[in-house]
Amino acid sequence: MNDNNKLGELYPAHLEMVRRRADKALEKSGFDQLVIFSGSERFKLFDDAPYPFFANPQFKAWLPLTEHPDCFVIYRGGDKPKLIYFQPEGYWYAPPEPPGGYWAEHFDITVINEAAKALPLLPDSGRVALLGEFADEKMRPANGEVNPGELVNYLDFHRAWKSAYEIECMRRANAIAARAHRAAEQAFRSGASELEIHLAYCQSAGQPDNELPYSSIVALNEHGAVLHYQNWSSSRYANGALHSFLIDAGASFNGYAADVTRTYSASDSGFSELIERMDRAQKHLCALLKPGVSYPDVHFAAHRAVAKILSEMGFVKIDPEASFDAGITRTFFPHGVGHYIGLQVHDVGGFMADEDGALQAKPDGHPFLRLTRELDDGHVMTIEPGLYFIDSLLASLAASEHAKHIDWDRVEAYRKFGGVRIEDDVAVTVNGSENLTRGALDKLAA
Ligand SMILES: [Mn+2]
Repeated sequence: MNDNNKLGELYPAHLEMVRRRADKALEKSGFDQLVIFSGSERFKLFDDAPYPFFANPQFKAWLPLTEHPDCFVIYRGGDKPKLIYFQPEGYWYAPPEPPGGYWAEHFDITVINEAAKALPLLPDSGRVALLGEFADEKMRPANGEVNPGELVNYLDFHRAWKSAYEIECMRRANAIAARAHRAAEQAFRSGASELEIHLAYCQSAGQPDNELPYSSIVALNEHGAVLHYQNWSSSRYANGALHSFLIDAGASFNGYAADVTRTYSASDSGFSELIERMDRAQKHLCALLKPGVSYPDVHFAAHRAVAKILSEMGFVKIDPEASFDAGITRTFFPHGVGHYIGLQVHDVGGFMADEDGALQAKPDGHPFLRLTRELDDGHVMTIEPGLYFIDSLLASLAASEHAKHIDWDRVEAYRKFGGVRIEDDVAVTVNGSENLTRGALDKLAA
């Protein structure tokens, strides 16, 4: 079966799910219709150069149009959805193709050649919920309430459950990322700079920066200790001065994200042992996932795993449970173990307790955990434990009562490596999980 046939087969059930969700959201919140805007282009100040365009995720949930500003989906419960498709004429920019593909037959489509022609086609009476960002006044519908909380809460809460079509899109995003991670590792092994590695990654993915779901983190040596290291340095390290490489980089497919991190050691040093141990711990955490599991428990399991590694490798001189209880692991692992992923790399709804917008609190002392919900079949999330040597956090630990439990010489010897993070995207299934990232990497190896 060719690739598009498979998506075409899965798409109708996906759209059905999106429609049913919209029906309930409308009914619950008392609106008659949904009007979902893809978004407007935005421009640099005092300039005619646009910023990269990123479509409203609520719009992308309906159909795979990611590079299409000034389009609207209009939906009234039970009706076939309508699409207002903006296809400008002109010769300054390449216009979008005419609407087509496996999704097109499921919409009543009106093509317009001027954005302003959309507004008269929108519902001018009844209670209308407008979803999107209406930064450009000229594109703001006259009738409707923008992003009403009750309706948005319902959609955000339920977006945690992905359709088979969405999971297939994320499998493909992971296949692209897996291939590009291979190319990045090769570039690192050949002594490339961060910028060169970044370009090798984009080249292999076939996606320039703006198409990736987030800005890639490409960190050599101690840069790996900066969690969201944002520079792409063009300097190469001399042989012997290059120690380690951490890359956190994803890929997009039809508006869905992959988010993948790998760490490499330049030589067969103690740092490779640390990477291997973290990799084993990460796989163990992935194996915990199944319906009914509370995600904060996975986060705490990650801290216990980090505690064990810190003790076994001699960074911490007390036993793992004591170091976990003392909070020492938070110095070395100062972020959450993962987050939902889908239409957004950090997908919405991670803190929701119910569809009405009640929140599920983060555990005390863990302010950076982005997901506090109970997992279910069809949820997709990252699992990304890390272990880093971060100067500022180590300084606080050195000034604390726990300083005496640390082997500071050993810590010092590892600072040049920055840190380790291993991150996969995992879909929870009826009785376990599917690792979308390792699945893609295994396919490459086969
Ligand atoms: Mn992530």
